[in-house]
Amino acid sequence: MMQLYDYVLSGSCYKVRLFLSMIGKDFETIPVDYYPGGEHKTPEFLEINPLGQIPVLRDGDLTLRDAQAILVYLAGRYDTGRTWYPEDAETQGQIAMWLSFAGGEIMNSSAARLHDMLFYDFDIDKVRAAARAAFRVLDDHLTEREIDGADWIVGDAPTIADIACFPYVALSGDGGIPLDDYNAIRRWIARFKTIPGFTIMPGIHAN
Ligand SMILES: N[C@@H](CCC(=O)N[C@@H](CS)C(=O)NCC(=O)O)C(=O)O
Repeated sequence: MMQLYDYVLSGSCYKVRLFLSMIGKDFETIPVDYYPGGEHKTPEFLEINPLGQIPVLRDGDLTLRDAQAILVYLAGRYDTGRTWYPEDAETQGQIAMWLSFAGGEIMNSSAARLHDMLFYDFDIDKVRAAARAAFRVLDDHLTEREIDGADWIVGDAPTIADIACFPYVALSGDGGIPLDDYNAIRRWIARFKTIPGFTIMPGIHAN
């Protein structure tokens, strides 16, 4: 069975848990003692991912790191309806753009959370400002989508772009970044929670 190297408080691991739940795919978790154990930096774990990061997925002979890469693989391999990662090049390009945003700019919200929850030594003002700038970009995009009658980041149905962006936007309160100024984001979060298979994690409630 597929195995996910996982930490329950990790929003990046949650991206994978969420998607597997939404596509109804069974998996095993291999808990990684991220905090306080720092297991992701041990020589044993660095053999699995030399970057010393979670999540990592194992599926048969395949080992994949990076939540966004894992979502692309899972959607391509297991979403028989091809709605989560449609096959046309234009849609795939748009999804890749937002996957990169999820693994890049939005991760400033993760940094703020690591600072506030796990005492990481980040410049909190800087990472919060960068997260807010990213949220403004997403909120403006979602507002434009709503004006066009669309509910999701790309296309007419939820895609892996929504999955990848959701966790660290929805968890932003943990890093001291309220979402009051982002009306379209708050509406998108509410819609996201209605997707069949939606699961929670600490800090993210069902409604
Ligand atoms: N690019 C990776 C980054 C994942 C990531 O930052 N994971 C955190 C836990 S949520 C981690 O392992 N951090 C340890 C480190 O970066 O040294 C992804 O998007 O999956």
